[in-house]
Amino acid sequence: MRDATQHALRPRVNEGRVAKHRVLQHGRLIPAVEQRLAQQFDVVALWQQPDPLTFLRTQLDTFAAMATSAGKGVQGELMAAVPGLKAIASFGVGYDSLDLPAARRLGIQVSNTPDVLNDCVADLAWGAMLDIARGITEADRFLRRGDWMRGPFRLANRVSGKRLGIVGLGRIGAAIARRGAGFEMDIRYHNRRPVEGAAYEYVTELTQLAQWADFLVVAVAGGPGSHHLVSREVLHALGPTGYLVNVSRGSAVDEAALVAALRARAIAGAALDVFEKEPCVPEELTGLDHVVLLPHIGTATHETRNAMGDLMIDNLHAFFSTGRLVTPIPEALISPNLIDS
Ligand code: 8YV
Repeated sequence: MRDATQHALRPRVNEGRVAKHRVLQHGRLIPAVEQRLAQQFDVVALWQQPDPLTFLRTQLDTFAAMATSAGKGVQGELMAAVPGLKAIASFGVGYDSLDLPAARRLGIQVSNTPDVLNDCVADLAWGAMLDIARGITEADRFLRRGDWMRGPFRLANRVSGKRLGIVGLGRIGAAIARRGAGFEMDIRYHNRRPVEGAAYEYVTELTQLAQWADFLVVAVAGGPGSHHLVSREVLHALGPTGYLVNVSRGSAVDEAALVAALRARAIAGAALDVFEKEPCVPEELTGLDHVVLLPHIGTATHETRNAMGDLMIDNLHAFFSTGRLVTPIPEALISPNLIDS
């Protein structure tokens, strides 16, 4: 780790007054968080620089800390280019866009914003699941088109009492499972390893879980460990009466295989909040009625985004006052073989 006690961490004194600590902001954040960040730190907006690397080369002063988001991430090349960088505070729980091995090599601590977003992501997973099974947004389109005048909406499928398969029983997966109990669902899960004390049955093979489940809900961490975890085989195991829900990362699902499975009716439907190349969504999907497509809104509530912003800012304050982050991404997670988040 780069030495956290160097001069960059000491309050900066400017004409006798204690000045704010400098924070380099990489990428935009929500306006309320940008505002708080700017009130509490001396923020330099890297996103305003047409050529960030050249800009950084011209800096005479150091930036001990950087603020970014899970959406924007930070590449290793950029980490190495920031003079004096010792900490990165990221807005979001996902760390697949952050080059953690590079951060470790460079001695840079990295934090994310876990837990504060579990409930909203789980709520969204639940909304998406109810929507795809009951045809809620499809029924809304039906009504707006005036089709109700010609007859009733098609029959849909029940959710309560069905079989729920959770892929990744991390903090978000567990919050989804807890909601499932309220719907009297039979719940099983797949994870890289059984979760100690979990109240649900562990299934070693994902295809087995898919074969069993009526709803397969993906809540894994992104990155190489979960890339295309939901493969053609898994989709075919889910079968023509099974629904896929993905609220984690688009990369966890083989999107081309999913499009093919949906078109062939090899699965009943899919509700997706995430895609492989956001914000681009395969055109084939937008033409289908048995999909629910959402623009990555799992955490997008005032309450959760503000809580994420507060936690990111708390991490920056803790770093400047103690040299340590509050919610550092655990070392154990800097491994390519992870599927829970
Ligand atoms: C946000 C997310 O979309 O937390 C995550 O990992 O994907 C979402 O909360 C993201 O943080 C915004 O950049």
